[in-house]
Amino acid sequence: MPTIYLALGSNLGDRFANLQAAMVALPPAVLVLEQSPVYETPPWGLMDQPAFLNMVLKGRTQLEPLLLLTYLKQLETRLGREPAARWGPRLIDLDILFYADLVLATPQLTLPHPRLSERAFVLVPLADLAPGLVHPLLGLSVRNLLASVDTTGVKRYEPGA
Ligand code: A4P
Ligand code: MG
Repeated sequence: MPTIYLALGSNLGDRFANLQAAMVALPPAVLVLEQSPVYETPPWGLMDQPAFLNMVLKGRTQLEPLLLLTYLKQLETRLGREPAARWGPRLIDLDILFYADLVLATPQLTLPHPRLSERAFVLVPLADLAPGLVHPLLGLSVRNLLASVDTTGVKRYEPGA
């Protein structure tokens, strides 16, 4: 079964509970092998919105890439996400970072995720799980990609702390 990496994000409602609910709802379609710590991260893209909680999961799936995307979009809706502005606030966002070492560019799905190399909120938790993973298009490891982004304001989040 192909190995996948998913990015989870939430900046509305009970952010930690939203991440937990997504993780619990992923199996059996997606088997979760490892989870990163949760980080609180400053908003990227659209600045005037609440801080996010972000994390990354390593998993396996039998679903083909487009079916996995459909599954994740349905799960977002089931967890209460409503259509909203691009990059704006959301209860839950589930993005596919890597699907094995597949490179894909279709209108619905781009793999690896097109903006992952610019985003500390993805690279910090991803580096906890897979620092040596090499980006199939850029030829750089996650560790190297992380070294060139600004990680200011990204901090470990402990629920209830
Ligand atoms: N799509 C294409 N490739 C992929 C992929 N690899 N994984 C398409 C998932 N989706 C992919 O996504 C829009 C469309 O992208 C999907 O329907 C799918 O066909 P969406 O989740 O519906 O909308 P969106 O999330 O608003 O747009 P987008 O461009 O995915 O936004 P991002 O990149 O997810 O950014 N700041 C912090 N700190 N933490 C965050 O988590 N998230 C965003 C959203 C902005 N700022 C943030 C965070
Ligand atoms: Mg998204």
